[in-house]
Amino acid sequence: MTDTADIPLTVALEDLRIDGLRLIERLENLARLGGIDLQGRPVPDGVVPAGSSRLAATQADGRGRDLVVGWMRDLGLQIRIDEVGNVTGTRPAADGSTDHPVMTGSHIDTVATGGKYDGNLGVLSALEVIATLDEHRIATRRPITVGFFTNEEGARFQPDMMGSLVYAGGLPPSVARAAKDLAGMALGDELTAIGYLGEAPAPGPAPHAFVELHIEQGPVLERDGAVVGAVTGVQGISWTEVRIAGQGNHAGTTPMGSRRDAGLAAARLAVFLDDLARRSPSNQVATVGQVELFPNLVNVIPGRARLTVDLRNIDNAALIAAEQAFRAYVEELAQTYGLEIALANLVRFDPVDFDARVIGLVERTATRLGHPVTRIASGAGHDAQMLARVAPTAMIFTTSHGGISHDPAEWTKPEDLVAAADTLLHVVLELSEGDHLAV
Ligand code: HGY
Ligand code: MN
Ligand code: MN
Repeated sequence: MTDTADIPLTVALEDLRIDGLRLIERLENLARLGGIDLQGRPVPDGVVPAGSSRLAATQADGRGRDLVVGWMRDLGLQIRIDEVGNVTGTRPAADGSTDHPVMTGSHIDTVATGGKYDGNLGVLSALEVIATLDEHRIATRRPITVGFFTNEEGARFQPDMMGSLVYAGGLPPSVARAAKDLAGMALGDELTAIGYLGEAPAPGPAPHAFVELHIEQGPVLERDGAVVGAVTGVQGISWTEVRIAGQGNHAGTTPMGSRRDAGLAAARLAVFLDDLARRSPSNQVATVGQVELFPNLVNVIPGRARLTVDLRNIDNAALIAAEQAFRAYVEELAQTYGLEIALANLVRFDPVDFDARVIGLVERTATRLGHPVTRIASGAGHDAQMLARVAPTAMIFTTSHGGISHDPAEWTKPEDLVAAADTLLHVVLELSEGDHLAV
């Protein structure tokens, strides 16, 4: 009696679809690792989380990695772990070759208040592509590699998109491994502690093409009634750490005119940057995400302050102008309040344009599958912006309800998750079989 599992499910290629229930079930299973509630607090085992906290190279990240690598092994993929912990799994081509694969993937590390879909959707949808091809016994002309990159978020170690930047040859692996978090822990040691300091060399093998599926993390697709976004590129990113030194003093006895208040300067800088972005004629955004005051006590004028500045713009000249205005105002604050202010650049990436041929393929594929699609530039940084340095690259977006992300309230309609994963399946298939990138 032939086991039904041995009978390939035969459907016409254009009717291939991923297993949506399995995708959503796996997203939920992964979310449980480092699971948090809507307030960002850890949830006990067995309680369905709202989101996840799996900061790069923490134990929770390690558990997430173990789960996904297990799924890769179940698919028989050839696993490769490199010297900064990037993990890829390759499905050989029909002729057994594994060179110049079509590559797809994203990240599974999260910010401390992460949602279920940021990064995870792209990685688990990539696994769905492989599983669907296997179930239908479809061999492809080109190999297919799926993977996840280390420390995409940059919330614990900077820069963000660190693993993919190393993979693409933009940062020496040794520099990445030496990056320290605020507690002085080095990435390399932390990867060793979770068993993911691999031996495969970086930079990694350049793929034939790279496509990343990701939630938009903004309000545009939902507002415009689109299900899929054909992503045209990524805006420029500038992160700076600001350390302000003044004079701690008594809150009651120190006259206002003789204060060197580091906390006041931090607050004025945050207001200045918000005004700068709102006044800008371009789509400038500015965020002060971290503020630490010392000694942070009710009756002590802060003698020291540490804050971070995140400036982004799709227009590099406008981003440079914003950075110059930011630095000029820091000088003014130092003079006005008699402060020492030190700036340290954490991240600076120029805007990136994706490959027109791949963007067009995403757009045509979504349309062919019947999903409303629109072209969109990415406000968030992504691993794809690094892979674009070494291969024709684009991204597929799907909706973020209310535009919420980097928060446990992040949510996407299940039907949109599945529609986007189906789009990824067919884009990868087309790239694996066709000559879309023939010049
Ligand atoms: O900061 C970003 O845009 C990305 O989430 N790392
Ligand atoms: Mn992401
Ligand atoms: Mn993110």
